[in-house]
This record gives sequence, structure tokens and C-alpha cells, in this order.
Amino acid sequence: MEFFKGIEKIKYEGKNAKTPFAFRYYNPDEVVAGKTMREHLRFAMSYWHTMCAEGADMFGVGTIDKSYGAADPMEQAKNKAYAAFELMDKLDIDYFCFHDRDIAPEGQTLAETNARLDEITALLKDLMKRYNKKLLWGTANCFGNKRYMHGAGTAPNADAFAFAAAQIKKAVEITTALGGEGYVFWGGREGYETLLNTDMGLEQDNMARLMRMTVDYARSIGFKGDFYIEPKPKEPTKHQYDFDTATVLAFLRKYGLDNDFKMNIEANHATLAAHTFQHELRVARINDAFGSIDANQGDMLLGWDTDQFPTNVYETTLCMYEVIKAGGFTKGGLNFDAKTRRGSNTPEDIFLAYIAGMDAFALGLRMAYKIINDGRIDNFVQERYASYTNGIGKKIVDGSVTMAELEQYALAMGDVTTNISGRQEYLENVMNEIMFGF
Ligand code: XUL
Ligand code: CO
Repeated sequence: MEFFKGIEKIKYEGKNAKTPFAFRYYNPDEVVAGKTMREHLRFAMSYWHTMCAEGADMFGVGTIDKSYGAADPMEQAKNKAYAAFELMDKLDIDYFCFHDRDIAPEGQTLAETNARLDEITALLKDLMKRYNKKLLWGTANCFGNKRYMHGAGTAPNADAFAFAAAQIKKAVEITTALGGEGYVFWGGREGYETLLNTDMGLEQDNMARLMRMTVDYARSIGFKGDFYIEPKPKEPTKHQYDFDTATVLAFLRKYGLDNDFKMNIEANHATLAAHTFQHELRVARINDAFGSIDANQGDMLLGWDTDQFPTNVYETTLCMYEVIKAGGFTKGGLNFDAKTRRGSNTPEDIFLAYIAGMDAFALGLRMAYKIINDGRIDNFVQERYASYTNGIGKKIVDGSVTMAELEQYALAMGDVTTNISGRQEYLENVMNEIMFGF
């Protein structure tokens, strides 16, 4: 059965393409700096937004039907899987990401739920082989069900913790069975609404215990992928413990988990934390914790996670600049954690949205290399710190100077007279020139 009738395979047709159903900048097999664009970008489809979400919001019901011609929940789950692979095939996307509950509906009991997961996992395995698709990462939805109303790993109720552990154990098993290259923790309910009822210390200790157990169990069953934490400051909770990259790094180091986890950075989560997307990527990169990306963009006039498809080429360029500087993706990739607007309610809109996002990242990749090859920005930064390469600066960097010696140096100097301009406006114009100079 064909679910997306009338939509052919999307191909690269270049900037003069005649149809909107074509890539203008994403040319999967084109080599850019020694790797194909496909290898650089490692695009992934998010199962939850693309296959499941029907456009409902806090004020209204869905606007697009995602029942895939079936009423029975398991029939629907199967059709959804067929539709997912048709979509990935037509969009030439190599990877996908899912929560356990996206692929199979919960049953009456945990045992029934797990049996359903096994059935769908077997189907996904077949489809992955048939279509040559891979699992970028899996995760467990430990936030949707009401049992997690107070949290999962950070629940005040040990039974909820136990249930979450059982759920994550299964999610790790199916991720491993499908050869997943990663496993994500995103703590949707792992935070608090008020400190008046919260033992923050115990909650965080318990979260760390759950993560340690997960890593140990996953390794014991042969999981070879990377573990990620996906920072987000708030929503649905008022405060989430995985607030931003810096906070997560402190958490990981406190509990000795820093060698086991990297970051899955989401653009819209960065802006909710009042950071730029580039900031979060930079913090991860300089701490050797860059892993994967949830590609989307937020709306700066709205205070929540709008999960829009990324089309802002400045953002994708600065993102790919950081990715390249981090050495590129290893097991991570660009997962479109993005949904079409509620008013963009046709299957065509889903394809057009992915095309927009993929083209925006293809442009970002091309532009990031242009910036790096141009060299003006990198050279400027290098020059700006040149005083640390000799004289007193070198001694500071080498750790071979004392405060008393620095005092002597300052006394002899009189005052700082060597500050040079930061040239921000010039650098912004260099970026414009590189991106738009014809
Ligand atoms: C929520 C979010 C999640 C994670 C996976 O804001 O981004 O979908 O990516 O749980
Ligand atoms: Co996400």
C-alpha cells in the first residue's frame, strides 16, 4: 500500500529545479571536503512528529490524520511503520529516531506493551533491511503517561522509578536489536514545579543511578552506540534538571558519568535556555561532549518549544561550522525534531518541510566550509589571542608564572595599552559577504 500517493522520490535538481518537490542544495552524493553530503549530514526522521503528531495544540484538536487507514492500534502501528519507510525512501533520509511509544501503543500491562514492541521491532528490522535504513537513536517516552506525573527517574515514588527502569530496559533492548547508533535521555518530567515539595538532591542522585544502570545494562547486552543527554531548560516542567549543556556536564562529572554520555543538542532547547544554538554546540565541543543534533528552530516571539523545521541559514551555517570544528559526526546525526505548522496540514507539507530543512542544512554545510576556507574569521580569532603565544602570555598558558611575577609585570607595564578592536560588525559583514557575495 502506498501512503504518500502522487509524491515521487525527491531528487537533487539544483537551484533551477522546476518543482518544489526537489532538492536545490542537498546533493547527497556530492563530495564536500572529502565526504559526501550524505555522510556529513546524516539526516534522520523523527518518528513522533512525522508519523504520529496530528497537529493538536493546547487550544485545538489535530488538523492532519495519521491513522494510516487503520482503526485497530496495532494495525495502525504497522501501517505507520510502512508509511515511515516509504517517506524515508522518498526523501532519501538514511536514519530515523523513535520513542518506544511512537512505534507501538501501550497495552493493558507492561508485558503486553513489551510484546507489542517486539512485534513492531521485528517489522522495523525487516523494513530497515529492505529499504537500507538505519536507526540513529532510540529512547523511552517516560513523560507522556500519567504514572510519570511527578517524574520517572526523579519521581518521589519508588514504584514510578522502577517502572521507568523497566521501560528503559526494554527500550535499550529494542534499540540494540535494531543496531541503533545511539540512545537518548531527555528528561521531560525530570525536574520540578516547586521546590516546596522537592528533594532535589535525592532526585538527581536517583537520576544518576538510573543512567548508570542503563549504561551498564546496555553494554552487557552488546549495545555499541553512544549515550546522549538532550538538554532542555523547561517545558513541560517549570525547571528541568538537564537545563543546558553546562548544567548537564556538571551533573555528569559529579556522578562519574562523563565518559559515558555526550550531548544531543536541540536548537529550540538552546534558545529556551536563553542561549544560541551555536553556544550549546560550542560548549559541548570544547568539552569533548558533542554527539548529535535535534535539528529544528524556535520562534523568538513565543516562549515555548515550537519545533519548527529549520530554515534559517545563518543558524544552520553556524551549526555546521561547529560540527566541522568538532570533527564531524561520528555516531550522531541531524535528527529533524520538527513538525509542520498546524496550518500546514497535508502530506505534501511534510515533504516540503523536510526538503526545506535538508536544503537549509546543505546550504549551512556549504557555507560553513566557505567560511573555514576563506579563513578570515578563524585567522581573526587566532590573531586576537596571539599575546598568549609568546612572552608573559605564553608563561600564563604554560602555568610557569606566579601571581607575584604577574604583579611585577603589571607594575612595570604601567597600564594595558594594547587592546585591539573586537571588530564584531566587520566579522558579521564578512559572514554576509561569504554567504551572499556573488
Ligand atoms: C522534547 C524533545 C524530545 C526528545 C526525545 O522537547 O525534544 O522529543 O528529542 O525525547
Ligand atoms: Co528533541
